[in-house]
Amino acid sequence: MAIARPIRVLALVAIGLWCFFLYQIFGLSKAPKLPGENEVIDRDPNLDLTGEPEGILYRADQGYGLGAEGTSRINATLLSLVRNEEIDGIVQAMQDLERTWNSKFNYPWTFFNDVPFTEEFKKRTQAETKAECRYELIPKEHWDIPTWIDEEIFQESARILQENQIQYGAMKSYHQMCRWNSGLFYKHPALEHIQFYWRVEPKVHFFCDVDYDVFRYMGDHNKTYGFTINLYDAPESIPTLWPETVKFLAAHPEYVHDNNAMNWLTDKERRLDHYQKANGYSTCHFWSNFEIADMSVWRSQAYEDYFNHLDRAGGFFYERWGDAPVHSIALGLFEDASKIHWFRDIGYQHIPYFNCPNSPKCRGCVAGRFTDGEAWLMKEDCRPNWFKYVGMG
Ligand SMILES: Nc1nc2c(ncn2[C@@H]2O[C@H](COP(=O)(O)OP(=O)(O)O)[C@@H](O)[C@H]2O)c(=O)[nH]1
Ligand SMILES: [Mg+2]
Repeated sequence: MAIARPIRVLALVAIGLWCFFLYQIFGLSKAPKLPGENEVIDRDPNLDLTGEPEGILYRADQGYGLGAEGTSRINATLLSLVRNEEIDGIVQAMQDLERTWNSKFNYPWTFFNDVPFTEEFKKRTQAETKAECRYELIPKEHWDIPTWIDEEIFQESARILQENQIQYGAMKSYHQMCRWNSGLFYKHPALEHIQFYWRVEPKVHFFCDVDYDVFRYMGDHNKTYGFTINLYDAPESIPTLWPETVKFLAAHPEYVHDNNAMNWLTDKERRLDHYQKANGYSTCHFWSNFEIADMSVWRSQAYEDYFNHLDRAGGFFYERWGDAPVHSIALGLFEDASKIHWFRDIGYQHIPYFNCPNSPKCRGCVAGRFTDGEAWLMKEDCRPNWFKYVGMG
């Protein structure tokens, strides 16, 4: 029996729609990426055999014993802002970092919290290291929402952020955390005499043995900021961050360094939509859950003035400015770009991104794999821009 033409057409359309539907669910977006396969970068440099950085390096047998025996240790600390409830996550991160690095160098850990640490927190964290652990309360005036922030405007802004699906947009403490990490942590009295820090978050992983003192490396090689991962931000979280920065620069052109990374900050080729939505900023930033840095950068007059300008503008609360773009913009403008170092040899993961080098010193990650999440996360990688405009130093 012949089937009427309209029915045949309908059946064909239905089959077509069904195929399209299946493709959307199981198609390219779910295809697992092979390590190093990355459409935004020709070849991931993490696939190249990676060794230690060049130059003089300090080794564990050169004065890193406990206490007074640690004559080579410099003024530095591992630093973690963390909640009591995150004890399991921070213990896991400590185990990774102690195993791969700190059990050899015995740098102290400094933990910060907006409420007092529990005895259990102190006991379990101290049990993970031979080094000293310090437990610090953040002063109220560093954590509290500034008086010039209007609660009603905050609530309305939080609603908009949520509508735009900005993660943690309506969570007040997240905004407080971002502000503290941007411009206040290094003002804590416990850090007054300390120069370098390595920031560690709960649940992060470290995969590779690091056999030299990274803090000394920074000082000896004239580096002030070290990163592992470079990412695009959600432009909806920072629509007026760049316009505020431009206003600040108009008042303070003297702060811009001759060897700045303005090209990296304002690239519009790779992701024009981000550049447009962020009103002139590429949104590319150092992913600041990992930082090995010299606090002198944040203690400079340029940064102090910049942070105060941003703080007054209100975007830590009315938008969701993160410490990552704030630190990154400041570094890109005010710092000598040659002082910023890619720690390609430190295997690192904060869900869902990795820095995993090809090195016999690494275990537990796949060299060249940028993410183990959905394939679309690949386009969040903006390391190629840093390499293009500044290099891999
Ligand atoms: N003490 C304390 N730490 C916080 C608070 N909010 C976030 N943190 C810490 O700040 C860091 C970033 O927070 P996290 O939840 O990991 O944010 P994400 O990495 O952006 O998803 C982590 O080290 C958290 O432990 C808070 O309200 N109190
Ligand atoms: Mg985190």
